[in-house]
Formats: sequence, structure tokens, C-alpha cells
Amino acid sequence: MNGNYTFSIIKPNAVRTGKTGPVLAMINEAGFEIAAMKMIRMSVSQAENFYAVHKDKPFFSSLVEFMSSGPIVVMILKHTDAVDEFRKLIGATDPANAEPGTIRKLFAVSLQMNAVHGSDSDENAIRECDFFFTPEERFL
Ligand code: 3AN
Repeated sequence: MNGNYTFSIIKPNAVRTGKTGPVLAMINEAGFEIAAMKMIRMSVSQAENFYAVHKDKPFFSSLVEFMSSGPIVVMILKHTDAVDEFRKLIGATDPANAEPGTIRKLFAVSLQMNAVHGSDSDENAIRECDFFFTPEERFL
């Protein structure tokens, strides 16, 4: 699935405030196909594993608490050059630096509650898709 797929999460703050539909509409309008999708709630230990790369960062425990605080929508998205194209659509990690019209500029409320996640490399996209989806749940 190299190159044409990325992994995304609509984060708890965005789901809680009714932004799932508007975010999905932007994803569709930008030409991404949804190849897998489900709504789940991460346990604390799942969130710790998912964000293990950040375990030494000062924001780790609050990130884990936030990401396990309520339902999220996880997705595999298909597009040419998917990782880079999706990072462009979502905008910078810090919404203060995100370009106008990006998902984070429109829907993020802070650096931590930045509405969506998008994989930052093909390698991480594969790891993240495998973290959440069985082969039977994928419609690649
Ligand atoms: P991105 O999601 O844009 O790849 P990462 O991987 O650097 O960003 O960070 C993962 C998540 O950790 C971000 N989406 C954000 O929710 C949170 N985060 C990153 N940096 C900070 C920070 N300085 N303070 C609080 N939360 C942060």
C-alpha cells in the first residue's frame, strides 16, 4: 500500500463538537477515497502505544489522556502521494501556523486538540493502518 495510502484520525474534540461530517466532506472534496473507516474509543494503553514515539515529550501524558477521552474516527485514505497530499490538506500541527482553508485552520482549537491526525511518512502510514485495521476491514 506504499505511496497511495495514508492514515487519519478525527480526534475527540472534533468528533465531540460535530465536526466529523464537515471534515469528511473536505476529505472527499479534496479527492481522497475512504478505504477503511470506523468510530472507536482508544484505551489509555492503546493511546500510549500509538504515541510511543512521543513518550519522552512533556506533553505525552496529556496527549494520551486527550486521545483516550472520547470517540475518534480512524480512516485509511487513498490518493496519489497520499501522505504529502493529506498533510497539505490538514495544515501545520500548530493551527496558528496552518494555512487558511486547511482542516486544522478551520477546526483545531489548540496545538493538542488539532482536530485531525495524518501520517507523516509512508512507513508510519503502514504502521498506523496496521495498528487499527485488520485486512478484512480494508477496502483498498
Ligand atoms: P502531527 O500530528 O502534525 O504529525 P506530531 O506527530 O509532532 O504532529 O504530534 C502528535 C500530536 O501531539 C499532535 N497532533 C498534537 O496533538 C500533539 N502535540 C504535538 N506537539 C505538542 C505540544 N508541543 N504540546 C501539546 N501537544 C502537542
